[in-house]
Amino acid sequence: MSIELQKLATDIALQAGELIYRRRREGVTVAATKSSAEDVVTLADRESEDLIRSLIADARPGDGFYGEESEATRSDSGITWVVDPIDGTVNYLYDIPNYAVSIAVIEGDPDPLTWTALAATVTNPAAGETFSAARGTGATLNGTAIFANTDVVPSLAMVGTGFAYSAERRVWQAGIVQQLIGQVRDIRRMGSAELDLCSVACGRLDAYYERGLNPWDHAAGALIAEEAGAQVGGLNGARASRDFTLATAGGLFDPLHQLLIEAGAEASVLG
Ligand code: LIP
Repeated sequence: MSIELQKLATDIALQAGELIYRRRREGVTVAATKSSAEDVVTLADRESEDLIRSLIADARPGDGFYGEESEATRSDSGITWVVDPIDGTVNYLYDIPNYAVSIAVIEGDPDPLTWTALAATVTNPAAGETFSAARGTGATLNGTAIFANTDVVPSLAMVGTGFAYSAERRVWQAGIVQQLIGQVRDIRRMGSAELDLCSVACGRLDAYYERGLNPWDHAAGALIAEEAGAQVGGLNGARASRDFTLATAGGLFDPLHQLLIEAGAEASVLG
């Protein structure tokens, strides 16, 4: 079943990718702001989610839906679709070609601490790149198998991270980067958690970490990274979640986890 779900997720993601790319060329309209003035939602975010939702409802009416821009629907089938209609919305607004439609299919409650991810697709229409995976079958980029890096030491690790829509949280996150940046090869901030996780999956990054992600910001990319051989989790043995998401090349997870702990990543200043 995971492979059928992967095919459907990919087909739907590509249709939504075409829509958002077309809207990007036509001009982007900000529809509203959410948690802060920096946290915008565009008309294209909403259009993309409406399209994805209706295509899923047509194909699998009993499944649940858990998306960034609309009310969740409980599942009757045990399967739920976790959707970010445009991950990297601020990049999208600025026409920075690093944004994606992200679709994950999970079993269980839409909670990263308990769900089982079955299939996932992340498509970046501006780059013509589609990352995908089904549980137990590996990960691909445009149909070709991809693999995370291995045997990377922290001092030579290319590390991706991100910053929140809250100024207080960004200042705290910058403090962690300040502690870390002298102990790794370099830091990249590319503006889309899902594409950052896919970058770990294909070896463009050796690691990615962020605190404060919503489930739809990491659901698909986490499965794609794991299926490509990366290690994905949270702090202190926890699963990846809003509290913390860390994905690394093989062998790098524990040493980088230690550096993050020493840098203060556990701090509960943000509650
Ligand atoms: C974004 C993430 C990014 C994070 C931003 C935001 P959005 O998701 O992809 O990693 O740093 O704060 O959460 O809002 O574009 O779906």
